[in-house]
Amino acid sequence: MTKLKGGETRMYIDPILLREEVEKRALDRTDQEIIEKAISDGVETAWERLQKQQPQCGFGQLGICCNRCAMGPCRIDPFGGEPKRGVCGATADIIVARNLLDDLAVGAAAHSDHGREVIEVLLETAEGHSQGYQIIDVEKLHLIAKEYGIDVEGKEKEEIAREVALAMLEEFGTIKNRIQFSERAPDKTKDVWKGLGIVPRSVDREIVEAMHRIHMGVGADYVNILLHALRTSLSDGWGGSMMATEGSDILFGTPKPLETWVNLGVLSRDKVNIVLHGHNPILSETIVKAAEDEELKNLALQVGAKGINLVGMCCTGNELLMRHGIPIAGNMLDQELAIATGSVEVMVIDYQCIFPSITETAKCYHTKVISTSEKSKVPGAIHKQFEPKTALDTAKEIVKMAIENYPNRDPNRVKIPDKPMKVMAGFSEEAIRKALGGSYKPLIDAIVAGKVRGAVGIVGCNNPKIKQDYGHVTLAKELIKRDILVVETGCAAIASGKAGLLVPEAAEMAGEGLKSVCKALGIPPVLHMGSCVDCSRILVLAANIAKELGVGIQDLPIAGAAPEWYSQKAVSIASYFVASGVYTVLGIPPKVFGSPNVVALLTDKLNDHLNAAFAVEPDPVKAANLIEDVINRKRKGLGI
Ligand code: BF8
Repeated sequence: MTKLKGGETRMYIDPILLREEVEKRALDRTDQEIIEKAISDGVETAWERLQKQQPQCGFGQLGICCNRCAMGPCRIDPFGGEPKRGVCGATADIIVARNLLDDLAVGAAAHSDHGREVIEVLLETAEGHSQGYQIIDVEKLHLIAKEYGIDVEGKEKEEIAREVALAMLEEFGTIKNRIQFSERAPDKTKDVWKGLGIVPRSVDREIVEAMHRIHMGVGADYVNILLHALRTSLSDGWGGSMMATEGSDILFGTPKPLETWVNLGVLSRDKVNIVLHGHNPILSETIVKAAEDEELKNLALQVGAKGINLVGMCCTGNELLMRHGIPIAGNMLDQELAIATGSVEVMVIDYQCIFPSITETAKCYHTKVISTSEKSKVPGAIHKQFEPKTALDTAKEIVKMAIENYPNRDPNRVKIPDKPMKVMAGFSEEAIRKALGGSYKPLIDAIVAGKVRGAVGIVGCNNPKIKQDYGHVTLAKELIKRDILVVETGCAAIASGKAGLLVPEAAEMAGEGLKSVCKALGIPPVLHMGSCVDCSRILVLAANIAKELGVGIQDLPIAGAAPEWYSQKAVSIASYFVASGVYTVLGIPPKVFGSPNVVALLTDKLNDHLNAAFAVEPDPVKAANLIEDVINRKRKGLGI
């Protein structure tokens, strides 16, 4: 240990071993640089915590431990010996299926509750009760009103927004047994849902019913449990998540292509750094406005800073990046690293994907963590409750706290990587259609001609079990090489940004066909479509192409992948992809391998009904092979 100024100690570690460790953890150079700093500073991160958990519980990994009731916890012998049943009599099939439905419902709930909050702000804005919000995308508001059968003639936008918001809020617990946005799916896909009995009936209902079904003594048929899992996921993708996306577009604008920067190098050496982390853009949108306040800008100068620097993190970051070009510091595993740069005055958190230990990381530096949602309080954080009525005041207060914390930054402990990476983002479904000239015909023609062989949605998280970004970037590079267009959301998109795949020049890395299409349109071969709730944009994209072709989504030469997923939300996304007819490869094994029956259903038998299933393949090159095979099979099915 070395004594540092201020009394801190710095660990001495063999530089060769340190380098090896750092390279094992992350692909990106800037991430590696700060991982090295974090290790040297003695800051514990997710990688250390994962090491401390080794060996992880084998029963848990296989999904065959059950802690659902007080007769347990129970576990099943994975080798076919005793015990074969839990105390209640549940087999491995039931335990695995119930655990999976539990995870999925948690994920669907997280997305959908986020959606509900966005729509509540839309309602309060329409009624004039919010502060700092407006209805920005009136065109989209009118289109959605039409979908809901709301008459727009002669009405003010606020009146229409009010009716739209109420119609959407009603769908969380509707008794009409139908979610309006699910009507966006092509008829041939909806027919499959009807055949399987998995048409989503309402957002809350499917999640509550999931909780009921996994109670001891309810669902004992694993097939039936998993069918409900698919229905619950559809209520997320075509319900809660889609409402989050569309509501945010109405309030903050539908994204259009723009350029900005990504990686930890977007933090500033001489400005007040505020990191906006989490998933819901409603408060951070007002922080963007507050940072423009002249008084606050002057205050920043008074404390010796050269200005205020807002940067995003995770999906709140993606939302701000897509609509305003706010630079993004990184994806899920970067949250601790951003703090370890020693340059963050305030990290504002809303909810989801926030490490419960983030305040412990912050204690190692001068960073203040500010929580803003009553649902997501963290010990050690300063809580500033966000309310739509006072949003702008709260946002200004937060920016002021960051400015006042700037003098506490210790320049000797700051390290910020050079050279952020340029990205082109903002590819909403509408923007992609516009880039194609207003219809999907040019893309369809390119697919038919084989210039573009298909498209793949790479989505989902980081997971310290795999080198950060390696799965995302390797898979994306493999696919574009094979003339397969990639669309991305969430942490996957940020990974591609760091790796330089989100710029038009990256077309050089694509196969000849895809390269020519990207060059003609001036777009990257990997398109950033937004945050994780914006996976709903991928569904709409697929639905619109399928409708133009007169087929189902399940017939299209498309696939999905989540190479580094960790969250329950990712379980829900992968499931609504598959339920919508999109073959999906997971890079991290889900906790289902304790039941060969469940594995067979998910990876094989679903194909008979959905023309899609799950696959598990940790090697991204092999995953690309699997995907290419499926795309070729589906091309054949379409006769192209
Ligand atoms: O919702 S990809 S780690 S940040 S869960 Fe979280 Fe996963 Fe990132 Fe966005 Ni999505």
